[in-house]
Amino acid sequence: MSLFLSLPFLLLSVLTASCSETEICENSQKTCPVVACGPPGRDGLPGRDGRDGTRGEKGEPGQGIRGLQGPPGKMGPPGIPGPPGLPGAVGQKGDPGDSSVFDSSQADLGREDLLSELKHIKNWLTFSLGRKVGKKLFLSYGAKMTFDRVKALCTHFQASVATPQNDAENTAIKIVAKEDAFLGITDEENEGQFVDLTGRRLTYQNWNTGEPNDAGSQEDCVEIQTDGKWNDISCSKSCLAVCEFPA
Ligand code: MFB
Ligand code: CA
Ligand code: CA
Repeated sequence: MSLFLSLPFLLLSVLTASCSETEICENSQKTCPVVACGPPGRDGLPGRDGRDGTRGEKGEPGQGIRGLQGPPGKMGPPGIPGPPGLPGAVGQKGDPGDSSVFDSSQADLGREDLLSELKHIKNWLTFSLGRKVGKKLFLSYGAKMTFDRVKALCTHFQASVATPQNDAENTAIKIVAKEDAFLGITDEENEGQFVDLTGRRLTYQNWNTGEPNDAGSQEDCVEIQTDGKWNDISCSKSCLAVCEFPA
């Protein structure tokens, strides 16, 4: 127990001693020339690491070489659908259909509708502008011109110059023309031998009295007059154009 009690005194004495040693040394140097202090002692061992300091400010980017590229990241979520693409190129022609399953009744209905519509149109035309006799529809162009132009006009409309084969057709042409009109008959090839424009001899004629007379030796075309009678005239005269269409 006495050692314990004397510990503080011991410590105090050591401390006093350490200080007093220094004081003694300093004093001795002053008062004791023979006492010389040795060189400073060797550094002591490093002390224990201190605690970490406060975090420093961020440094400037390093000048060293960039690090190698890291591995690709993981797949991101699917993107939103893009706009529709451009139309593709026209595909190859398909194989022919199996006509054995074709519903011909549908085609027949369509055809019947068309024919019915066509018949209506023909009726309207006949009623307002023309006259129909058998399988012929006679229509007047309503303008006067030379015989060559009459032929070209009827041909353009896939028709023929009106050429009556009987009284009924002759009357229809007269009604449609209302004025003198060319017929599709001439004796250009052989004087006095009148034929139609296909070259066939006439099976029907309705000449006026004293006609044909080839007046002035230059009458090779034929006109139907307002009374329905025929007269041979010059082909360069201007008369109405009447064409006949298959009805
Ligand atoms: C004649 C006729 C002739 C001319 C002339 C004016 O008949 O044959 O073709 O039309 O009249 C009289
Ligand atoms: Ca003649
Ligand atoms: Ca004549």
